[in-house]
Amino acid sequence: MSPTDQPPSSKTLVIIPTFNELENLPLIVGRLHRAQPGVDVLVVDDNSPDGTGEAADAMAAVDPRIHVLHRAEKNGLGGAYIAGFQWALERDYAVVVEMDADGSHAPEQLDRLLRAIDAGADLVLGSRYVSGGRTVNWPLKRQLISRGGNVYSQLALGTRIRDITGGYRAFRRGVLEELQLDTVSSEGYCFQIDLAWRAVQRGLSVVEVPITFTERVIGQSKMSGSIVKEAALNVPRWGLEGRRRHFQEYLAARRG
Ligand SMILES: Nc1nc2c(ncn2[C@@H]2O[C@H](COP(=O)(O)OP(=O)(O)OP(=O)(O)O)[C@@H](O)[C@H]2O)c(=O)[nH]1
Ligand SMILES: [Mg+2]
Repeated sequence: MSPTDQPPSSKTLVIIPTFNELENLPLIVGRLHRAQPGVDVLVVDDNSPDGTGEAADAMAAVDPRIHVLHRAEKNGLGGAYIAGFQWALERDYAVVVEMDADGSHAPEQLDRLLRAIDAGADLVLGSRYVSGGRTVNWPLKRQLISRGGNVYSQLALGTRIRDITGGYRAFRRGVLEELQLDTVSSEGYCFQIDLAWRAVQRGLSVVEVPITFTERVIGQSKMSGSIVKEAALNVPRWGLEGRRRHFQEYLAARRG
């Protein structure tokens, strides 16, 4: 990079998916712009009955950094992010960030993710489970599901990633272009695992940085048992496919 070049983080879009986050949305966007005045925001709202979509429109009307994508009905976190990624790729963003609306992902720590991107990472995972990362006020049950899901994924996929289910992430544009987003159909935890695993499989540089994940204070969780089940069923299948592919590459190399 020559001294006159801007780092990729100078063109960042933060995608915030929302379903019934009326109270949280202004708080999170306010915190984000205090911490990172230069980033754009895309709110992807699934026709929230509580009026979050209209509130987002009102915010966008007075702040050119804020954009809103309205979807007709609640269609899951994964689908909302894919729609947001496609919106970003139609525009000139170099970095795309995933952030929850509920305050669990501290905007004040976004600089850690962006610094890692500027240092060369393709995909940066905000991680609760590397040194320096932690969770605050999370009920034991949620901690166990999250820890268990990560150990399960490490074993099933044979990956060393410590927090592959987390949802605070930064992607270089090229990663999103490469991951064949039109073939992603997973949701929730599984969606996060799916994207990170696709990046690992393609040999991209996936880096974890520590974050403090704080339990939501306002509003309701959309977390459900079916999300856990989806991951439990899909992840071992991806692990087997990955190992089969490695084995075939190994055989081909020995033959060749
Ligand atoms: N557009 C859209 N956003 C969603 C949907 N489901 C969840 N979200 C948003 O995605 C983010 C994460 O959802 P949460 O309900 O916080 O899920 P979670 O973090 O697993 O659950 P908690 O730990 O209890 O907060 C929040 O900003 C939600 O409003 C959906 O179907 N569509
Ligand atoms: Mg949450």
